[in-house]
Amino acid sequence: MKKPILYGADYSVYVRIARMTLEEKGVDYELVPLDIFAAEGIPDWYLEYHPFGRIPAFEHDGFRLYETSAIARYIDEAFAGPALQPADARGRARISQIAGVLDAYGYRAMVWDVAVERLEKAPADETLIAGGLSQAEAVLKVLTSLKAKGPWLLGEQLTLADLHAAPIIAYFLKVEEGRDLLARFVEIRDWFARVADRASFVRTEKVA
Ligand SMILES: N[C@@H](CCC(=O)N[C@@H](CS)C(=O)NCC(=O)O)C(=O)O
Repeated sequence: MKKPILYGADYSVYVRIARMTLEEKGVDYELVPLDIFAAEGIPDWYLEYHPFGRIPAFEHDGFRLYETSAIARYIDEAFAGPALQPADARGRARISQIAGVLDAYGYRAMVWDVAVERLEKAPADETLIAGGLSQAEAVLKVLTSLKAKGPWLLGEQLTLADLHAAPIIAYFLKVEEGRDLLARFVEIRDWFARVADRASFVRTEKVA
């Protein structure tokens, strides 16, 4: 079987979720660079892989997939390596719930409204940042309430929920406001320190 291909860029949090999943499974893969923000735009051929022009897209032996949660689940189920989903229905539902919360309420607020706005805009839109921080606080509250006892979000087993959350929160922590807010959520702060120590996280860090 051919090794799987992931299309995307190393700056993308969603690409990183897929890459961390491949790393945790010990899957050898190829990362084909695809800069979604390139001045010349998205190449036409890529829209066949991802009709909405986002990254990542994935291909394994002729099987194409986009949407990061679907990619991560496929990687976990199609390859050998440690299971990244629990066997029980409730644990699996919890993974979908946490990923869904992060996608719908966390990503834009944490990554774009707070981190990108602070890092890349001058002057920054302070109203946008304040709104993003308030939404980020709601997300961190929810993660705290959903977190099971134990080192990982679902308890004793590292799962796709951890791998979905870590890159989004890591991006948020690039700015002081993000670090100050996370410091108030001790369980999530400690969880993040744990996940940030994993080889899958370190190996997918963007080198500036
Ligand atoms: N729902 C998509 C979201 C992917 C996504 O938004 N990726 C970002 C990069 S982190 C992107 O491609 N942004 C380009 C744009 O918004 O035009 C997924 O789960 O894969």
